[in-house]
Amino acid sequence: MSDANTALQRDQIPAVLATETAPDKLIIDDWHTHLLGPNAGPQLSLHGIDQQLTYHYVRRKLFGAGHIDPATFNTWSLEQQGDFTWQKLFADGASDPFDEGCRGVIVAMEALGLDPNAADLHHARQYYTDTPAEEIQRRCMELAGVRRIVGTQDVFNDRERDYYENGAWDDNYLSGYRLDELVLHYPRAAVRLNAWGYAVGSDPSEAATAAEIRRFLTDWHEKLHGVVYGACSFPPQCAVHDLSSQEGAILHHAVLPALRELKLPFFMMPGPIRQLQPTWRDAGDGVGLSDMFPYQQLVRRHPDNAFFITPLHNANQYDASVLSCHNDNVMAIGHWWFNYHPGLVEQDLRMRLEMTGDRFIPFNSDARVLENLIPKWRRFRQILARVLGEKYQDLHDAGRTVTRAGIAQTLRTLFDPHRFTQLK
Ligand code: HDL
Ligand code: ZN
Repeated sequence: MSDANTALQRDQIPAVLATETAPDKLIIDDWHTHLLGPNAGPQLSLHGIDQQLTYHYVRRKLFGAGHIDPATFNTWSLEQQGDFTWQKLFADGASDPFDEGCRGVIVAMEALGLDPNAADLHHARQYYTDTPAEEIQRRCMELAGVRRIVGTQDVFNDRERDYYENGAWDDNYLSGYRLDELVLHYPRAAVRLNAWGYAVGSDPSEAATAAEIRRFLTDWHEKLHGVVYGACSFPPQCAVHDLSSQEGAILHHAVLPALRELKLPFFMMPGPIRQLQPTWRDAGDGVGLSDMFPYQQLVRRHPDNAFFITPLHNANQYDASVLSCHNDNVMAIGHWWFNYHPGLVEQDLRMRLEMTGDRFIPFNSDARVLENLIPKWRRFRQILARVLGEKYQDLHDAGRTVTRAGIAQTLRTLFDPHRFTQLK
């Protein structure tokens, strides 16, 4: 048996990648999801066959095909929604479920020992009745190879805030401090801040107001559990660099100084267009090509801040990688929503490796339902093994000595989110 530092033959490389990227070997932190542990309660911690079938990646297909009008669907019970979706898109589907949302349901069912070809959901529901939520969570994380899960913490959400202040935290989770309400809806947020005892005015560039917003951010950093970044999504044309804009002023005077002091990166998510179809709820959001100039200016003007960036429009993923080539304080990260499809994930992984080497975090699941972890991470690991296998054979052909130890070290580096010198 050769040791980890033995030079690999070209034809040995694919098998080594397969074992080194497997979920029992490459165990990672999932750096962006919408998950919370089961003790947050069924409204906040989603799992089960009906939650998988009503996940908005699946729901949008139901509405898009005109199987049901969303307003009627929204009045049904979760089980009625699940049964209807199962019949229309799976048991009696007009086509086979190639889309990643529906395929993900099949992959998760099979992985958990359920029949993805069942005529109805009776057996699947019995499994969930018989299996404690904590066991479902443990199985999903084990099958996905996930060690800890970073959620999306919106303290302006009343139900979430109550859990963060009064609930029992699940140590499988870390916190992504989500700031959309503060940054994108400041007038509305300012009313809440004043009600919570933060004396903020209407102008976030005013010194006393900026200080109070920073105090709010710092206070909640203490109350949340294991905050690893501040995060915000932005509509496609958001002028995040423009101090005369409300968003630009809040970021410049409050959010970025607070994150710098807390030694936390800022996770930027340009591109969503919210509520294009309001009755479709979270299935009714869209995506736009983002102007990336504002982000180029923002990272350059804040050299002491660290930034992650993950644009939603896939064309902007190229811009994000270029941005990381001429700034040491920004890394591209993962995929989400409309760009996590395997074809796009593969092209982005190649582009990022070829353009930057390792200046990125390869993947995060953006999961909303615990079982989403299984298909999303399983699919990504297959892509990672294939692409890195080709890249390592290419390096081998160029004369590089390739070893199992070198491959393992590269994978550790790629999934290390703490590489920013600005946070040391
Ligand atoms: O803003 C986000 O973080 C997005 O992920 C939205 O929550 C979206 O609804 C989603 O779940 N996408 O996968
Ligand atoms: Zn998300």
